[in-house]
Amino acid sequence: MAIEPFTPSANASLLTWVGDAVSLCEPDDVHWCDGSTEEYEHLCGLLVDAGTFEPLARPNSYLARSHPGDVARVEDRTFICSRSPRDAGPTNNWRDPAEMRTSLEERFAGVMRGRTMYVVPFSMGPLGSPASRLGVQVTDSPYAVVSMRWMTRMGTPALEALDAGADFVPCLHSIGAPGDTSPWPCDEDKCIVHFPETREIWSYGSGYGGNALLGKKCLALRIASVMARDEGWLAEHMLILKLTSPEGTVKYLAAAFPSACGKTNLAMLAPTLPGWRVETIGDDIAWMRFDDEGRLRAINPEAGLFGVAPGTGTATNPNALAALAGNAIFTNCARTDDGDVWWEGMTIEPPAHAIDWRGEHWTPGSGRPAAHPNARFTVASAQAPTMAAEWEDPAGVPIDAIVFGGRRSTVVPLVQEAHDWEHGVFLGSIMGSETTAAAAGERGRLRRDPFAMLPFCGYDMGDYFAHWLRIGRREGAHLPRIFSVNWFRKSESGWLWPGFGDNVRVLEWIHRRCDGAALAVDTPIGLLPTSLNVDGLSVDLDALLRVDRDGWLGEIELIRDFYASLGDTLPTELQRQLDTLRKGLRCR
Ligand code: SAT
Ligand code: MN
Repeated sequence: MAIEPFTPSANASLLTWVGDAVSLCEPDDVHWCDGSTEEYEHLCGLLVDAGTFEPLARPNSYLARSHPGDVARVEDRTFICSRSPRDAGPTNNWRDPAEMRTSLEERFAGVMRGRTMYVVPFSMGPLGSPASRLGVQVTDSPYAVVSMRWMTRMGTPALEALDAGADFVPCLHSIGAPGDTSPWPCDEDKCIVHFPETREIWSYGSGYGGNALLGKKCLALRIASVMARDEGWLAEHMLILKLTSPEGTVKYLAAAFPSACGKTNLAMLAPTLPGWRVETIGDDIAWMRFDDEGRLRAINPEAGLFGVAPGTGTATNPNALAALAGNAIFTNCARTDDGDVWWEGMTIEPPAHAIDWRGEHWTPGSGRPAAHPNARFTVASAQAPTMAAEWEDPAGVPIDAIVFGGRRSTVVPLVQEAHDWEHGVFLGSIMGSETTAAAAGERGRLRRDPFAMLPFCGYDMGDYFAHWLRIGRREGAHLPRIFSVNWFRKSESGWLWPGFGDNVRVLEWIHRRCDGAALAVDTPIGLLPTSLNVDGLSVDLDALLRVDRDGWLGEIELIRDFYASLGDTLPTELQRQLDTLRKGLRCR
């Protein structure tokens, strides 16, 4: 058989872009990824040799310990470089695109000397779906390559689509720190940069998840949100689940929660109510567009799970544990003496001894967590036992309900339905959450996180709200109903709601509302359940479902300040919703 000369791609603009990246970064070698098992195993072998990966006692699985300063997204080093600062808006860090490009070129110059450059073609969304988008990541991080293999559809099929001339989002990534050969090289000077007009991503200095797996937050949210605004669809930080009632009626829900508020757990929920079934379409990102019948259809652009490990246990998410039985990458978890991983909440009894995420000896009661609070697992979605048969349907699934949630110990009720679409957009815009470990910074502080998109919206937040309002005005649309939920209410003695599998009781009400079956009472804050199935639970439903009038009046002041901080692009409809809420609460 004749050996063909190696031509990496027939896509001229791809070849030019990669050629430019090679001239800039000066790698020793260039490898075009095909996504094969052999390639994956070879790269894992390199990572083991470099000390980045330790093989685990579960099949084909590895533990990585990151540099202790590279454990989460870096929001203060994330930039939106639109031509005008107005288009990035007050919630994003804006930089002038030309100036940023110059400073990036300085950082990337020669950065890959002594390293291999990997060219990673990938598809966000099922290959060939009109809703999908292609990207190509160039990186010097084999950890990013093997992670991208689980998180996206990566390799030859994506390259073939590019050969046919498809557009792609160029994603240039380097861990920085030229010459550093430690197990987890990274640079103190990190920057995660988006050029929304030219649809480009440049990421420097970090090997961690959302900073380095550029198909995820950078492409599928920040850049895709801009594409969606321009093309009339929605790119959202939402899980997608399929909920089947005991009678066999199916509803599809898309739900937005800030990072580390239990999206993965909800998407894989093991219901405590007999006859109910939850299946997973996606756990983090939803791309939604109208079909010919005017229904919003959602695809999951990702192919893998990048979940928070701590708190994932037999009681909270047995399905995630089942997904992790093999072929998994664990980052910043602890290692047990029998060569497996452990994290807080995985088992009730901690191991008697472990090596913690920093590589130090650990025993229970040492006062330090064994796993970093933002330790993560990376695994193909297909391994989760809860994936719905249609999770990769190129046409997507029709969304019946949109749910907004956050981590709020006070004020916000367990569940409510919006009066209408505009009120639903209002509920999305006022979302707030007590902060978690998913982003660097202080924890437990209330932060407004509209639509859970604060760190992920690639353009002005007021314009984003206006886009949502526009979607609701589309002629002939059969819009989903909109709900808000809050599993995290507390009293002095602890949690008011058991959460996890019992959240199906709230999903049941949402399901029945979609059929017009469940009853609700109209209040100024929204439509609240008249009853909820709490058989077998001892919970204070009155506390969970009451309108906390004083709490809301205080909340209104906070929302007013937040709205003021968004500037004059805030749609007047939302200001009006806030006034209506205030009047409604005052005259009760
Ligand atoms: O690191 S990621 O941004 O992918 C995880 C998250 O913060 O949701
Ligand atoms: Mn997320």
